[in-house]
Amino acid sequence: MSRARALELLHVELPLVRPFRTSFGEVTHKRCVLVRVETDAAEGWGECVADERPDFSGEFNEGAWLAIRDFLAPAWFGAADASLATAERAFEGVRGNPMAKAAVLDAILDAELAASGTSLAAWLGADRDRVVCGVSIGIAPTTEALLEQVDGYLAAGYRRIKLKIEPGTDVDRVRAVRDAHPDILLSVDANAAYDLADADTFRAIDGLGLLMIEQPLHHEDLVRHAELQALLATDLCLDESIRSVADATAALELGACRIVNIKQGRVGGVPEARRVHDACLARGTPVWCGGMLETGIGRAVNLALAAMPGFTLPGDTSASARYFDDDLTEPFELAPDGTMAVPTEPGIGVRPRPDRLRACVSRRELIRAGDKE
Ligand code: SMG
Ligand code: MG
Repeated sequence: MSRARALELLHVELPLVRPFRTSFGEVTHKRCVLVRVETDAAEGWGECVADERPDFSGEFNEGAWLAIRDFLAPAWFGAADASLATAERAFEGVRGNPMAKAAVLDAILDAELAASGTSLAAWLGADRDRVVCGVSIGIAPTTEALLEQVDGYLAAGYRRIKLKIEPGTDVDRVRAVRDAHPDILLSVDANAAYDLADADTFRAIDGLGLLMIEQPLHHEDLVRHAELQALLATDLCLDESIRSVADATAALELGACRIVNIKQGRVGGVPEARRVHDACLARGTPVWCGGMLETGIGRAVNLALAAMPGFTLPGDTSASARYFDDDLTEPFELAPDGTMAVPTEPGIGVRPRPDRLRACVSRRELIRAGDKE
């Protein structure tokens, strides 16, 4: 059993190729926390999917930094060994903070798998070496601009288009895209911007042959989601509402959705994501891999997850070029058939490029075992 030696926090910033607007705001840069762990056997990397502001979830970069520095790192250093299983148990003493936990657990898992020469995809029981990719399109300034973006992404090969919507920028936009592309896999994501009084909006969208409607209502409101699902033929999918396998089970038992978006960061890391996957697969519920505009570090994890047997729908696993001119890692590229290769090297299979780290890191803090116990 290996021992924990050090954990390093790095804050990185990369400009996005185009601003990304959702119902809760616009981002122009990817700013996130990376975690690098060292054991006496190997090094591992994890990416925290929190953003600058607590809008998608209650977590945010500065909070995640402190949660990791002051609680998770000491818990890991104080545990009997450096393993993933031991760390997961040690982190049970810290309530909430799933994105912070995920970053550390994923880095620990990467180190563990790197030491044993196993790829993350193999460890997860992935059954394919390429995954079918979709793209999530932010709220565009105009319908024309949206249609142009859709055309561009379809020409690049993306096999499912997801449109961000918000009240007032919804039915007409979705109908325009559907009219232009009658046969594509098309979905919408409201990021919890509506309430049940908006049911007519969803009834209007219901006839457009969507693959799903993602997170229409408040993130804590499973009961209202179940009421809305009962009114619609289109499947609802939950994202923000699902923070654990317990949430996923509750949502499915209540009929609050028929599809689950799995984001490993939102549920506290790869091990819990696997449990959500397994629970959904056992019930025959389709899942797909969500995205949080990750750099190549988080993207590698998403691709491995998306290659598991229950991930039957194209996810928000897009190519590096959809986000960045120059990713932190070697770029992930979309093949013309709309698929991307799953990393095969040990662990997550990628590392940040040293030159890109030098250019993108704005702050770092190294904590050694023994510093804080
Ligand atoms: O990674 O391509 C991506 C973004 C996918 O739409 C996406 N993510 O609610 O699913 C979602 C959003 C959350 C991120 S908004 C900053
Ligand atoms: Mg979403």
